[in-house]
Amino acid sequence: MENLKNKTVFITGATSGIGKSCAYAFAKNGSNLIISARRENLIREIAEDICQKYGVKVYAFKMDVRNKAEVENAIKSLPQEWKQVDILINNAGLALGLNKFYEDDPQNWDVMIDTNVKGLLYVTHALLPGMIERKSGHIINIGSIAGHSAYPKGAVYCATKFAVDAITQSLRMDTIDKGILVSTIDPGLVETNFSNVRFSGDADKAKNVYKGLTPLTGDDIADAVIYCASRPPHVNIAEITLLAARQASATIVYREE
Ligand code: NDP
Ligand code: 8X3
Repeated sequence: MENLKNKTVFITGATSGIGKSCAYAFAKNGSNLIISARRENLIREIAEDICQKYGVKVYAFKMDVRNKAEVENAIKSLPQEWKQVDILINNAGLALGLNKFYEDDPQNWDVMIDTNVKGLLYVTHALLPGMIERKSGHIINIGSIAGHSAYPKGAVYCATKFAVDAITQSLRMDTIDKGILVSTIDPGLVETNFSNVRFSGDADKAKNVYKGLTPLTGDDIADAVIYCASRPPHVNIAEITLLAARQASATIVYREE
């Protein structure tokens, strides 16, 4: 996409899955990248690989989106040439556990809310003033089908993704006169490291989530993100929902034996 060339794209959670796919997809389209995650070595390795493969500029650093001061400092101390962020992909996120509410561990709730909701707010709040000043910018949140309808044992993860949807809608209203676009990409079942994280590294449980169907991939989601980010200036994609072909809703999935 010609209009993504030389754009500066800021992606959170780019060490794995959807965020990593987005990093490669934007680089392939000639965008320069600011990428971050908690795993510092990995984010630097990915940055090096992208630079080598696509010849774009990549600025990589460690950032835990839950840490407000770390987020504010990291964004405040971006080198001058990286201060003008055109596109923000709020991707960092996770689910922890799949348990009935009354059997769940409240510590999981804190991590999910701090990452998926508060982290997204901190990063957006830190980058928005520059976008408002320049009267230009695009914020693309990675929501979920879990933000459209809740499912059993997912009270808090679903609540965080409902929150992402509400924040997306409200932010679009608040910035409508500022030249800023706000969008959400809401996937269904995507096979990434998501289920490994959700089930604390239990590979069999994670694999089982995608049993009997072909799930979406991180690259499928990156495709939608690229589409959303590359429309002509008079178009805003408010929301894209992507499901695996054999998935009808958050809870209805057809699995072949
Ligand atoms: P992955 O586990 O593969 O990737 C998650 C990414 O988020 C990693 O790069 C991880 O990096 C980063 N991350 C997690 N916590 C933090 C944190 N506190 N600070 C900074 N980065 C963090 O999962 P996905 O790619 O699937 O998930 C990406 C997004 O997509 C999430 O918001 C998820 O809710 C959403 N989503 C996923 C779906 C799926 O089925 N997979 C479907 C719908 C939405 P690191 O560990 O290095 O910090
Ligand atoms: C991830 C999709 O349905 O596994 O947001 O919660 S789901």
